[in-house]
Formats: sequence, structure tokens, C-alpha cells
Amino acid sequence: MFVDNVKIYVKAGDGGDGAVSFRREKYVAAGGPDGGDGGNGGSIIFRVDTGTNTLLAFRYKRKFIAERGENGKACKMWGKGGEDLVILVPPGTLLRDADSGKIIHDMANGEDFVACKGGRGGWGNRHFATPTRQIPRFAKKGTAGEERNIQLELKMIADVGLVGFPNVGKSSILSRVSAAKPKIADYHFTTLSPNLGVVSVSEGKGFVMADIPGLIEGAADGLGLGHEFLRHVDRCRLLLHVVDISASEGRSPIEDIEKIDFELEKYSKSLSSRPQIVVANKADITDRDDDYVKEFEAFVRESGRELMYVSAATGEGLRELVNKVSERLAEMPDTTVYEPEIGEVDNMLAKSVGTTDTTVRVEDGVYYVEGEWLLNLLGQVNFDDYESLDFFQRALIKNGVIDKLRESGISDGDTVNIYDFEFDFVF
Ligand SMILES: Nc1nc2c(ncn2[C@@H]2O[C@H](COP(=O)(O)OP(=O)(O)OP(=O)(O)O)[C@@H](O)[C@H]2O)c(=O)[nH]1
Ligand SMILES: [Mg+2]
Repeated sequence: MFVDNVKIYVKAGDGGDGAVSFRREKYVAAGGPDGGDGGNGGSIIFRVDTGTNTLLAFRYKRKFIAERGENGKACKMWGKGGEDLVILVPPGTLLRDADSGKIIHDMANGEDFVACKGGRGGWGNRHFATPTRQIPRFAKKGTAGEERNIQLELKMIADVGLVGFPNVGKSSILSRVSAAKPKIADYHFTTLSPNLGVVSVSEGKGFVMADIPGLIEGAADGLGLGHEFLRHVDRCRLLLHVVDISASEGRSPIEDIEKIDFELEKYSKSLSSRPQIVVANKADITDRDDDYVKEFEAFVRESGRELMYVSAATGEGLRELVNKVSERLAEMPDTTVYEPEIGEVDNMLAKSVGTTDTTVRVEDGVYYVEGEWLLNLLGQVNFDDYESLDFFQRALIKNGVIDKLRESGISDGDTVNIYDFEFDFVF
């Protein structure tokens, strides 16, 4: 079974708590505080596994929680850090924010990506001894590990994609020019999931070719296998638009091209404007002097596309096609790597699932704002840095804190207190 879109929940480990403890040794009258720090929680890390090309592994496992840090111990002993949790995904997996659908990260570049950072271990009480406070009976709790819902979407990485009606010979072409062994048969929808093949070129750079299930008229509305599989040719730099030029099924190749163009357009503007070569397959059973073939040639010429005749049955024209593709690719920019679409603030807020509740309490004219997410937020803000402060402010606006303060009757110049961080209200 092929799975290319799944929603998962990930949570980094919480930081361990700091310890409260005092030295107890023979001959030492009043031992000082010696409570150790909690260990950091493990992070959630995504890593590319080149050995897979489906998200099937996530069908039955959707929750991933990294280890928490151990609590600190007596005698200044640190708690052990939690192990990072590494999640393996196929090349070309996109991580999206599950709620907004916005891209967080594209795994196409092959590098590890830290999706959620582990919580920090809390300080043990030994850090809190001061000349006036020699017996600190408290320590800091560890902070919570980040958590979020992520939509994994696989968009395979290929340079060229084969698109066209069912049965026109897309898989046959792939099997002829690469070592891939896709299923080939004389009926529609033989191919049920995408296939990739590596094509080597004698005088030029090799490339990766993707074969996807055939499209039919109305694919965008879910007819046939639908147009969902087009996501796997979305990164392709060049499309091979394959037609059965022998018209063996009685359809007109011109109409075929028009219909597929229309379905591509419905999928995305960007895909429909991708450079194409029209590949007229089954040339072995075609009379190129037929009027409809001449008409077809004129039609393709007018549409500004290149036309190449091939036969996956006899091998005719395939070498020329492969060389042409390699040549065209050499002039094109690299395969698309998607940029993140989610802003910094939304990204941060998405990492504190379900903890954005805020309460406002007024005491002696001071507006106290509380909420667990704010504690975590404060931990991330550097108050000496302008950008960091700006980020903090945007997070407050975005999360409705400012509105809530207004509802509570605040006016400009009043004091706001968020866990001892105080500022004047001027919004
Ligand atoms: N005569 C002839 N037959 C071909 C040629 N290429 C493919 N065929 C036949 O056409 C039929 C369909 O080929 P496939 O490669 O499975 O077609 P497809 O486009 O991948 O079809 P779907 O996976 O169903 O979308 C098979 O019976 C092939 O043997 C060709 O160049 N000449
Ligand atoms: Mg096929």
C-alpha cells in the first residue's frame, strides 16, 4: 500500500526538575545545598531515509514522544539527558503545520531537521544559595518539551515526470530507459502508485524519472485515481507529456493533450506552466503520413512544445529522447526545494499545542497575565535584543493577549506583569 499524506503528533521530552538537597557529611556541621540540575529533554529530529519512498510506516504509528530528562539528584548529580527521538522519512517529505497546512520544512536537502526542542532541565537548589539565603529549599522545574501536530506530505524528488492518459505507455517508457520494473499491462490504471527510475546518459548527466498513475478527464474532481499523484511530479523540472499516437483506443491525441493540460491547470498553475516535451509513443504501430498525425504535429508546434516520436515496444527514439531530456535539464535550475511558509510566531505558537489559555487578573492597578505557554515563551525571549522583543510582542498580539487585556479594561500606561516581567501598556 502506498501512503503519501499522514498527520502525526510529536512531542519533545520535558526537562527534568532540579533537586532540593543538602550536603550531609560526617564532620561537616551544616552542609550547603547540593541539589543537582535536571537533564534536558530529548528533541524530535526528522532524518531522511533514502531506502523508502512511502509514508506507510506512519499509518499505524502516529504519536512520537521523546524521552524526558531525569530529575537532578543529591550531591550535585545531574539528571541524565533524554535521548533524542529520530523519525525517518523518505526523501522529499514536506513537513507542514497540521492546522494551517503551511510548510514548516522541506526534507529535500537531506539534512536533519529539529522539529521540536527538548525542554531544559531545571536548576538544582545549589544555584540559589546567596549570602542572605543560605538554605534555598526550592529548585527549578524543567521546562516542557515542545509539541506539535505535523502533516507529512511526500513529494518525490525527480527531475522529469511522465504524465498522460492511462495505457499510453508511461511505465513502458520508464522500464526501457531505467532499471525500474514497473507493472505494465494492457488495461487502464495498471500503475497504482508512483515509480522512480534513474536514467543514465552516455554523454551527459543522468536524471531521475517519475512515472505516476494515468490521469483522465475529471481527475481533478476525483475521477479515475484522481489528480493527487501529481504531487509527485510537482518538483519535476520537465514534464514528458505522453500520448498514444497510434490512437489505438480510438481517442484523438489532440484531445488527449488538451484534456491533460486542463487537469494539470486545475491541479496548479505552476505545474501547468512547467516546460513539457510531447512524447508520441507507440510510433511502431502508427502511419506517420496519416492526416490526423499531420494535424497533431501542427497542433503541438503551435502550442510551442517540442515533439518526439518513440516506441517503448521497439526502443525507437528512446535514446534521442533521453539525450534531449538531459540537454534540456542542463539548462534548467535545480529541482524545487520548498521554502518554509509559516512565520516565526505561528511556528512558535504551533509548538505549544493546547496550552495557549491565558488569564488576566487585576490587582492594585497591575494587570497580571498568566498561562503555561507564556512561561515557555518567556524562556525563549532575550529581553536585551530588539528582534526578540518584537517577536515576543507579536506573539502576544497573535495569541489574543492584548485583546484580553483591553477587555479587562486596561488603558495606555497601565502596568502589565507577565511572571514578573513588567512593562507599560502602550499598544
Ligand atoms: N505497440 C506498442 N505498444 C506499447 C508501446 N508502449 C506501451 N505499449 C503497450 O501499451 C500497454 C500499456 O502500457 P503501460 O506502460 O502499462 O501504460 P501506462 O501509461 O503506464 O498505463 P497506466 O499505468 O494504466 O496509466 C501495454 O500493453 C504495453 O505493452 C509501444 O510503443 N508500442
Ligand atoms: Mg503505468
